Amino acid sequence: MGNGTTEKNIIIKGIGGFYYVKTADGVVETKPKGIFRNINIKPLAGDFVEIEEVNGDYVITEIHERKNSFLRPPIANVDRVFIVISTVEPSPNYTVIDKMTAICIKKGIFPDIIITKTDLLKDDGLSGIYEKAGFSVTDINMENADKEIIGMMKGGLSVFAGNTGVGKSTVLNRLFSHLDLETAKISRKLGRGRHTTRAVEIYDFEGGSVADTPGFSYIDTEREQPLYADEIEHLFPEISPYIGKCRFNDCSHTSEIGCAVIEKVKSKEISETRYKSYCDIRKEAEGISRWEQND
Ligand SMILES: Nc1nc2c(ncn2[C@@H]2O[C@H](COP(=O)(O)OP(=O)(O)OP(=O)(O)O)[C@@H](O)[C@H]2O)c(=O)[nH]1
Ligand SMILES: [Mg+2]
Ligand SMILES: [Zn+2]
Repeated sequence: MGNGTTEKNIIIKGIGGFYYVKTADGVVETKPKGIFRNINIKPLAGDFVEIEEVNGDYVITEIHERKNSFLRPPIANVDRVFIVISTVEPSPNYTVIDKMTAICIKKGIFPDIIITKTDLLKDDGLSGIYEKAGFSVTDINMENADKEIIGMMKGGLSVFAGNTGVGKSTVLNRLFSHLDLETAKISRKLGRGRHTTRAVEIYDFEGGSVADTPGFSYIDTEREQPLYADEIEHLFPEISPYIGKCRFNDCSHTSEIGCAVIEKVKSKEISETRYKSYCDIRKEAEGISRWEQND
C-alpha cells in the first residue's frame, strides 16, 4: 500500500514501539519487522519506508537509505536545524548548544539559532556570541521574527531542537496556526527531566515540513554522537579559518604558545564561551580513538 510513484511513505512519529507512517492514503500505524531489531536498525521519524499489510496489521519491511540521521533528537533525512535557546528558564547550556552546532556541521547542516524569552530577560550578548561565530540568529520576540523564520523553513524538513523548556513547541504553535502542540511551564519543583514533548513528530505546512522534538539537557559525544579530537577545529566556523596559522602545525589551540586561535580569543574576535566549549569538547574527545567506535 502507498508504494506509489510520486508520494513516498514517511515515518512522522514513533512512540511505544509503533511507527506512524504517512502514505498517499493517510496515516497508518505500523510495527517494524523483527529483522530490523536483529540488525540493530531502529526506524526513525523522517525515514522513508516500505510497508506491507499482514493480516490486517501494517509492518515496515524496508527503510530507505538515509541522507543523514541524528540521535539527539532522533530523526533522519533532515534539511535544516533550528537550535532554540532561551535567555532564561532555562538559561543557556553552552556545552550542549555548542556540541549541537558541531554535530550539525559534521553532518553537513549549518544550523540556525532561535532565541526565546527575551521578554523575561533581555538578550545580553547571547545573540552576539552566535552571530560572531557565523550563525544566523533570530530573536522570536522581535518584529518580523515569524516571517523571517518561516522564510528560512521553506522546502524540505526543518527540525526544532534544544534544551527542554526553551519554547520549541511554543514557537511552532505561533508560527503555524494549524498546530496545537502541548506546551508547559517548566516546573521548579519537578526540575530536570521534565519533558513536555515526548516524541519527535513531523508536521506539514505549506511549503515544507517541520519536526517538534523532545528537549534534552546533555549530549554524550563519547557514545552517542562521536566527535573526534582532530576534527573539532573544523566544526567551529570561527576557529577553522585559523587552522594552519599557528606556530605549531599540530596545534590543538588549547594552550600552545603562538596559537592564532588563542590570539583571537584574547582580542575578543572569538567568543570566550564558544572557545571554552571547543576546549571542553576537545578534552572529552581526546580519550577516544577512531577505531574504538563506529559512527
Ligand atoms: N515569556 C516567555 N515565555 C515563553 C517564550 N517561549 C516559550 N515560553 C514558555 O516556556 C514554557 C516552555 O515552553 P515549551 O514550548 O513547552 O518548551 P519546549 O522547548 O517545547 O519544551 P519540551 O517539549 O519539554 O522540550 C511555556 O510555559 C511557554 O509559554 C517566550 O518567548 N517568552
Ligand atoms: Mg515541546
Ligand atoms: Zn592554535
